[in-house]
Amino acid sequence: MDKQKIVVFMPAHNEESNIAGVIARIPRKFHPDYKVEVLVIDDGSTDETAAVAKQAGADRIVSFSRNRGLGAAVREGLAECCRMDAAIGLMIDADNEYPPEQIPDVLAPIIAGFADYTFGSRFKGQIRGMKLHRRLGNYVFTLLQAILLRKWIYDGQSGMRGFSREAMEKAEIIHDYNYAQVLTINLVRQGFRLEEVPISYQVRTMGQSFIKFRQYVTSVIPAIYKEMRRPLPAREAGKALRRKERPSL
Ligand SMILES: Nc1nc2c(ncn2[C@@H]2O[C@H](COP(=O)(O)OP(=O)(O)O)[C@@H](O)[C@H]2O)c(=O)[nH]1
Ligand SMILES: [Mg+2]
Repeated sequence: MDKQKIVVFMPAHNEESNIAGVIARIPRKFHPDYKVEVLVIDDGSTDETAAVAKQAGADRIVSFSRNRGLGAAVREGLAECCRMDAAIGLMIDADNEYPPEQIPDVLAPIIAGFADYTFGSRFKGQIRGMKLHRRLGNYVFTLLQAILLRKWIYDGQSGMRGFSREAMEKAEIIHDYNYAQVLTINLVRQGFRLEEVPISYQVRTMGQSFIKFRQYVTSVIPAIYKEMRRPLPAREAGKALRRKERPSL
């Protein structure tokens, strides 16, 4: 039988000093039924991100001619995974903060058929170097999602997430600036099953975070509000209820 495909994709904006390190750490052969390909969404980088990624072994690079934003890049990443015929997708930040070695762990619940959407969860795992204000920001935005979804969540802003094929096809990201919260609200409200897997996280030592507090809050809050008010696709929600749940131990 032909192997199915897992596509690991990275949204990247000016990550020439980090992206090769991430690509080198991605395990390519960890499951007998799957092969792994690497996709980079280069969001209008003005440095050598695309060339460095190619050199490091990325199988496919999609380059935007100008910077469109992280939400737009992840939306394109999910769509491109489907075009590449992926059965499973995994998104990981290109800044070397998340552990590619733990991709098999983050995908295990999807491969086993008990989840459609997974987070590599920093707050269930280990965190090194995160500043207090970022920690607090993460708590606040995660708590907001937990309240809105009536479901306990640990790490609503994780930059490492797994997707079943159906989740990739049905996901909608309603703003270009970011994806973190609106994507989870969208998928969970459609009935997709979310699981969080503990990972270890090391804050970057090179390059810069793109987050500017004011812009983040003024973009993300209205987007969350808008996503919550969108009508649910009813048929899909009903279908989701009949999916397999994880057996409790
Ligand atoms: N597509 C896209 N990706 C971006 C942009 N800014 C940052 N990124 C990528 O998004 C990921 C997370 O960004 P980062 O700045 O590390 O955010 P933080 O980890 O929350 O501080 C990294 O892979 C960045 O390369 C952008 O404007 N567009
Ligand atoms: Mg980062």
